[in-house]
Amino acid sequence: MCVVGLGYIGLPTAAFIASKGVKVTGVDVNMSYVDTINRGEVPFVEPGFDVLLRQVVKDGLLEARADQVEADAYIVCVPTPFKENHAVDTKYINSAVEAMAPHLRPGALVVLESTSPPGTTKAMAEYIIELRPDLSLNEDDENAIFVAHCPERVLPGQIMEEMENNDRVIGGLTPKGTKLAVDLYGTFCTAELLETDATTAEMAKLTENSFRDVNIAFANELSLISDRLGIDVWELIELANHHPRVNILQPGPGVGGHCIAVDPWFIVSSTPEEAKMIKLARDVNDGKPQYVLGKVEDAISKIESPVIAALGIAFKADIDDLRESPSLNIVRELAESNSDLDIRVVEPNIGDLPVSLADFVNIKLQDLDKAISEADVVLLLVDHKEFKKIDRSTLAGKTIIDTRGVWR
Ligand code: SAJ
Repeated sequence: MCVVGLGYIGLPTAAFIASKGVKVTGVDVNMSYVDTINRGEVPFVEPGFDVLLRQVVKDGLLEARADQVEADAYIVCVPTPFKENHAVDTKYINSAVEAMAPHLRPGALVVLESTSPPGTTKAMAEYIIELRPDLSLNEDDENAIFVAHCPERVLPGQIMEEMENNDRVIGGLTPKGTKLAVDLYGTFCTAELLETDATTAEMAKLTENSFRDVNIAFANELSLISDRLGIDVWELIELANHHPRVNILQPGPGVGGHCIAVDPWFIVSSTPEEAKMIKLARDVNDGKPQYVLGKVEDAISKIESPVIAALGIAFKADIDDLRESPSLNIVRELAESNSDLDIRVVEPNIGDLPVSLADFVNIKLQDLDKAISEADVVLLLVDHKEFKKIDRSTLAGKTIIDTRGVWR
C-alpha cells in the first residue's frame, strides 16, 4: 500500500501500517524528507516515534520515494491550506491525484485523510475519473475504484498513543468503499472504527476542531475579562472546573497549528450564514496575539534599551512545529515594529531560527539561562517542559509576561 505525503500524520500512519507487516511505500515531493526517512530518521520532533520508524525502515517494510507507485490502497495525507477568502486550497490533493491517477487499477482504494470541507472527497474522486475515464465510481462496475474519507485525529506530541487507540470515523462514497477502508485501518487501529458517509466524516473532523476552538476562545475571552477585573484567570478557571459539569480549557497567546486555527474556517466558508459562533471564536482567538503584543509594548515602553527573552515559538508545548504559530507571529511583529528592541528567542526544539525570523538583525536564538539572565522582560509564549522547570529566583526583578500561566 502507499501513503502520499510523509508529514506529521502521513509518516506515522505509514510506519504504523508497516509495523503490522504490510509493505508500505511512502511518497513525498520533499527529497530531503525522503532521504532522512530512508536513513531511518524522523524529520520532525515526535516523542517515541523514532524507535518505530527506525525498525520498520530496517526491516524493509517502509520505503520512502519521490515518485508514485502502483498499489492496492492509497492514503492521502497532504496539506489542505486555505486561500485568502478562507476557502480550501486543494492544490496538494490535486497534485497527489495527478501523480496517482496513471497507476490506479480497478479495485484500488483511495482514502483521503487530509482535513477537508464537506464535498472534498467526492470532488477528489471526480477528478480521478476525469483523469482516468476508464475507471468508475459505481461500485457494481468491474472497473470500479473505491474512495473514502478517514480524517486524522491524532494530537501531535501524543501520536504513538493516539494512532493506535483513537476511534476513527470512516466514510466511503459507497458502502464498499467504507468497508475496504475499515479493513485497512483495522490493521493498525485497535479502537472503534465508526462507519458513516464521506460528507459526515468530513464534517466530524471539522466539528471536533471547532469544538476545541470555541472552547479555547471562551478561555481566551475569560483572560481578557480577568485582566480587566484584576483577577488571576488561571485560578478562576481552576475553581470553576471543580464544578462536576464544567471543564474550561486554558487561555494562551492565541491558537496555532495547522488544525484548530484552520479547520473551523472550512465550516464558515461552506455555511457562512449559519456558522456565527464558530466564526466569532476564530476572531477571538486570532485577536489574542495583538492583545499580548499590547502588553509587551506597554512593558518595554517603561525600560531604556530593553532586552526581551521570548520563550517558545512553536505553536504549542514540546514540539518543533511552527505552523500558524501565534508565538512566532508575536515575535516577528515585535521585531518589525521595534527595530531597536533586543530580542532573544529561546526555542529548545529547533536548531536554527526559521526563515521568517532569520532576517531580523535584532533577533537571536539563545539558550534559556543566558536569555533570562540578560533580559529585562521575560515573555513566556509556550509552556515547554524546560520553561516549567526553571528556578524562579532567576526571574527576580524582571518584568514577567506569562501568557500560559506556567509561573503563577
Ligand atoms: N490551546 C490553547 N488552550 C488550550 C488548548 C490548546 O490555547 O487549552 C492552543 C495550543 O497552544 C495550540 C492550539 O490551541 O496553539 C491547538 O493545540 P491543540 O493541542 O488543541 O490541538 P492540535 O492542533 O495540536 O491538534 C488538534 C487535535 N484536535 C482536538 O483536540 C479536537 C487533534 O486531535 C487533531 O488530530 C488535530 O488538531 C488535527 O490534526 O486536526
